[in-house]
Amino acid sequence: MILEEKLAAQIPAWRERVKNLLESSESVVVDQVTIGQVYSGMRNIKSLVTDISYVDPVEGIRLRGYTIDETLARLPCLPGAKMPLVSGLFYLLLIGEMPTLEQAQAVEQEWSARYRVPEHVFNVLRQMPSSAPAMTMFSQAILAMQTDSAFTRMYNEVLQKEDYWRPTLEDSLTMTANLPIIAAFIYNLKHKEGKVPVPDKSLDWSANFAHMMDVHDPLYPDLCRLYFIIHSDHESGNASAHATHLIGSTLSDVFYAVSGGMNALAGPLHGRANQESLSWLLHVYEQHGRVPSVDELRKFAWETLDAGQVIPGYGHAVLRKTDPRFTVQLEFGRAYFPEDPIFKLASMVYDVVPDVLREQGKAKNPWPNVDAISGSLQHHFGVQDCDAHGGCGFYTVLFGVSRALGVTANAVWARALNQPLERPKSLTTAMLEAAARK
Ligand code: HAX
Repeated sequence: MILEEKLAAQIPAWRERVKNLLESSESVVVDQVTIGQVYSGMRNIKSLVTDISYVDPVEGIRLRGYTIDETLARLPCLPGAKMPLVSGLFYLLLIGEMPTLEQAQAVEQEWSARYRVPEHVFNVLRQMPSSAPAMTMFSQAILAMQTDSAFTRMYNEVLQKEDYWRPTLEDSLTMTANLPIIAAFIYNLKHKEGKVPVPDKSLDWSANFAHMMDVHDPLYPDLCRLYFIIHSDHESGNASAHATHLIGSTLSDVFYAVSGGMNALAGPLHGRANQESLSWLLHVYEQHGRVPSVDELRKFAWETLDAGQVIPGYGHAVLRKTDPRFTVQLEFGRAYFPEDPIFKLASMVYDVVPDVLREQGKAKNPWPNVDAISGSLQHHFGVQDCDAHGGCGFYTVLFGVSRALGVTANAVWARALNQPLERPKSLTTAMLEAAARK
């Protein structure tokens, strides 16, 4: 298998590199922790390591050293496609090199050879109440797939520590191959007759998802490629990545770990912001029966803040500028459907909300993040987020399909480098008060 061979070729050198660093510099200080940081969600404490991506507060994410624009420009594309293959992105995240088209297609084949969701996973989803949030179903389905984990099976037999990464890679490929099928099935249960989607192996992973969603607009596979690439990884400290890593550090397999990570992604301050963002846009649109004027939009934004709510899709714990993942989506909408009213509204919000947030003076970052606009693009293609029970959270499932690529790539490397059980230390308030008096 191409990924296993490439990883096997580079893992020994990485192990040596980390060993040398630890031997020569184990006690070098990289950061100091203040009482403020202890009480503010460990914000910005440098205590994790990944070589897969890095978020610069101003520039945004770099995936294996490439900015979002560079990633999209350099990953291989199928002839005639506007956006690159997601398999190429997975190769880049795992291997650290820009793949050729042939290499990306080899990953596509690894995926399509693994298209098989066990029947009990569909049954688990069928048994859930129709009001179940889509993310509850998604996390549940990933957990139900755990029964097939190669890592846990091999660990129970006999597995050397130096080989932990191999079945982790196998599980990661099995999982990521099948997540589009699971996502499309959840959508069918929520919005259609609940049929089991039938993958088409002649299509790439993203176009196959578009096919299983029954969206026939020829542009939708390209939006899927864009969406699944840009949501994949955002270094290790974000809640879904960190939760996945924490769970995986106990030697739980990636099904346990990613299912847990998805529960973190489901929160309104994280991945659910894309659903909330679209609801916010639809709310303002419906209130006015049209795209509102700038003044009307500003008033609506203030009403949200005055009600003690956040404006979804704006602000970030690390970023201090417009998220480049927002910008590429804005460019996509401007290029292909600038007149779509909800997309137009999402772009107008970009002109209005940063000033409102600055005027309010609370948010450290008044600029949009990835979630401010992604829903308006899905909405254009008729992909819904709501069901009879209200917001069902399907857009966050789409985020989850993509985020699984980043967190599983990290999980393979965490096993390869034998990253240990994660166990930070807690203090009592009295201890911090004593530290403050010193
Ligand atoms: N609207 C209103 N108030 C906001 C705000 C927003 N969009 N963003 C931040 N603030 C407020 C915070 O609630 C906080 O208020 P309090 O002091 O009353 O608690 C204050 O500004 C300072 O917050 P911050 O330091 O700027 O931001 P944090 O690092 O604490 O939080 C968040 C970052 C992303 C959670 C925050 O900006 C937010 O809630 N944004 C809206 C939800 C959202 O878009 N989430 C998705 C983020 C990207 C992501 O993970 N996607 O999955």
